[in-house]
Amino acid sequence: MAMGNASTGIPDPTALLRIERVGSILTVGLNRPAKRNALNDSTVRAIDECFSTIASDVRVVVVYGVGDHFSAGLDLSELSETDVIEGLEHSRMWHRAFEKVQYARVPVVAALKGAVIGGGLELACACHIRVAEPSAYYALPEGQRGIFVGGGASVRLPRLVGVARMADMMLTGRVYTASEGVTLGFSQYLTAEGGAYDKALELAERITTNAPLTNFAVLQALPLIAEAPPQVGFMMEALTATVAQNSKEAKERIRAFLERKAGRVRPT
Ligand code: 1HE
Repeated sequence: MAMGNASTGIPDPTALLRIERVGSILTVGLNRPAKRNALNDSTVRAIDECFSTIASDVRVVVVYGVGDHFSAGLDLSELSETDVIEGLEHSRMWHRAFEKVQYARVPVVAALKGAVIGGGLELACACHIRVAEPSAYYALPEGQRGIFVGGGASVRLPRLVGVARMADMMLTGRVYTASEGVTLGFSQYLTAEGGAYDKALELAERITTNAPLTNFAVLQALPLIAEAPPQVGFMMEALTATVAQNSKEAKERIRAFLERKAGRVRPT
């Protein structure tokens, strides 16, 4: 499977993913700029493998698009003659890969620019934080193409922007801009032009300073608690909080605050 070589630090220009290390951050670039980072099967499998084999010293992953676009979505050239079973297997293959992203051992930050379309938006939705620059735009042209989302958008996107907005995008081909997107929940951050990657790295650096147990709970427990019936959620929250606050690291961090050795919370 074609991937960059994180161990040598020398990116392979022919790799489907450009995988590099910046300290404890793993950066993963979608690397088919000539095809606007359209996601073919091999790229989706490479994403699955990459997120299945994150080294133990990696603390955060940043996903971005090489070139001017994040991703133009499903590679339509591979969709021509599939039958029903192949279609189901194809969609489930995407689901497996993007679940590896959503339930990765570490937080995943997406840096968005240009086209964030179809399957590209589905990949972005599987990440935990989305940072957009003004060129980013969001669309689901599945209606025009005569297909349906198959990479998890029906599950993840309504939780970010609502069912009505997603239905509108699919029925009318509506395109949302980056500035609309940050207001509506497509992204959590909007930077200056060309700033998404650096901002994603800056956020990733900040995330690396958290207690790993808190990061783990945010990734693995929070989404389940948020979807649970309230009484179950409250109990799960209590259990998670108790485990976290009884960790050695939490005790050390709280002591450091009380001894005025830790930073204060101020508006930025
Ligand atoms: C592609 C794809 C692709 C580009 N599959 N080859 N996605 C879409 O419907 C979006 C389709 N793409 C576009 O609308 C445009 O390409 C862009 C707006 C993203 C960029 O436009 P532009 O003018 O910069 O580039 P281009 O000339 O359109 O594309 C450059 C090349 O990339 C060209 O190939 P070439 O061999 O002629 O150079 C394009 O054919 C190719 N290319 N996008 C295949 N998507 C799991 S279900 C998910 C369902 C979906 O994702 S549906 C959404 C599909």
